[in-house]
Amino acid sequence: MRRYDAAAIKQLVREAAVNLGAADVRVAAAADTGEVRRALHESFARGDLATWPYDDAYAAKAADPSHVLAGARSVICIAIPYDAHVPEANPNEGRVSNYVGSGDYHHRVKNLLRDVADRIDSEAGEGVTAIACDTKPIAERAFAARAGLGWIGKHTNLISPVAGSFVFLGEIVTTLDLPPDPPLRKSCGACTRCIPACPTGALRGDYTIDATRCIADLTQRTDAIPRAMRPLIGTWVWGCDLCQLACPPNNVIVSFSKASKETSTPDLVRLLRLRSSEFKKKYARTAMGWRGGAILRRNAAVALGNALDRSAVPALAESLNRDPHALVRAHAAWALGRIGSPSALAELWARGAIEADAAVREEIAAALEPFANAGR
Ligand code: B12
Repeated sequence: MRRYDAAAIKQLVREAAVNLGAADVRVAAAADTGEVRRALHESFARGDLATWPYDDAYAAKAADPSHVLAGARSVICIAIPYDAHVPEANPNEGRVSNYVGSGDYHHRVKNLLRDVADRIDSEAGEGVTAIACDTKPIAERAFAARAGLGWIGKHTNLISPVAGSFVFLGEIVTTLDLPPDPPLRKSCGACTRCIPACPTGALRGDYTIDATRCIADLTQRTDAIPRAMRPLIGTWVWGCDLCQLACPPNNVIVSFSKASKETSTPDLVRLLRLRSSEFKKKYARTAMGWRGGAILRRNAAVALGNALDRSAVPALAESLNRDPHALVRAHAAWALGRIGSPSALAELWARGAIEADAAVREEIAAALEPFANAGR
């Protein structure tokens, strides 16, 4: 490490990041004070993140940036805004969270972080930085809050006073001692708008979330979506923005999205029929592609069930009979039962007689149960 002027580096970082599209840049000390570890531990102990492979060993890592870079002294926290709007989706179209429309944000944010980190390395010496966004074990919101980049809202997202909460967080962890910025000491006060805006009741109102109920989690888990939660998802097929859209600092208006139709308001029947070549072309490189095409087809089935659109019955029946993934067939069965029209029930009865997968058979039986007394 060369001698360096900490204040000058901080200034350089700020200018470079803002030039590359960041909304704000602030610095936190990298020290593990224990408070972050405790907050993570409490959340995991409540089961809030039960669908994630998180435990106390993860909490210890995420609270201590030296796991990202040995000898870490400072965390440069950066807020990168993304296009936020309220899409006008028709009933036969799915809803996709705003962040997907910004392309693969991991690449976008990482490129910005890498460019800025390279500037620091060239001023102060090679290897004094490491970058992180989303995928490394670091409690990004907690460090951003400590740096005063914003405050954590009751929806648990970091709210930047300059850009709202529709921001990605990225960090440059560095061995340099940069002067830390103070936390904002701000809160949501008496505002509770996000709480009733969440259709699944995931937000408790005390700045914590039961993430297992969050639509963002439900639409990206890899197993069956719990049956009781399915009707609450509405037509969201990837992520959800409802808590943030209700948040006054975001002040979002209805607008046209710059995102493609496939990544903002996809046609649900088309998504249900998504084949591997189309998935590769349209979704594989987007933020809604990382779980694969079958998960999107499963989510489309649930959304069609919630849209209660009888014209979707032939497509759902096709999915029930032909989708190679039992998970998708099972959710198509649920959707047909939810629509509950005579043709939907006939499809369920017919498939129930020949379906080989036990889990799908069970879904078919559960879908038909409310109609047990209906004549065939
Ligand atoms: C797992 C995960 C999820 C899970 C769980 C979310 C959750 N609330 O925990 C699910 C799939 C539900 C999810 C959803 C979303 N996610 Co997510 N997710 C993550 C991930 C990978 C880990 C989060 C985690 O550890 N959660 C456990 C909880 C307990 O920790 P935490 O949320 O960090 O909370 C800490 C702070 O609140 C802190 N704290 C609270 N107040 C204060 C005050 C001070 C001063 C301090 C020091 C600390 C502090 O205590 C907690 C423990 O450290 C992070 C990336 C990362 N590595 O951090 C992205 C991340 C949090 N997600 C992000 C995004 C964009 C989303 C969605 C908006 C996407 C969408 N539209 O569908 C939704 C938002 C849903 C919501 N209301 O939270 C962004 C958040 C940006 C922001 N403005 O806050 C992140 C940071 C990714 C990124 N790099 O941009 N996500």
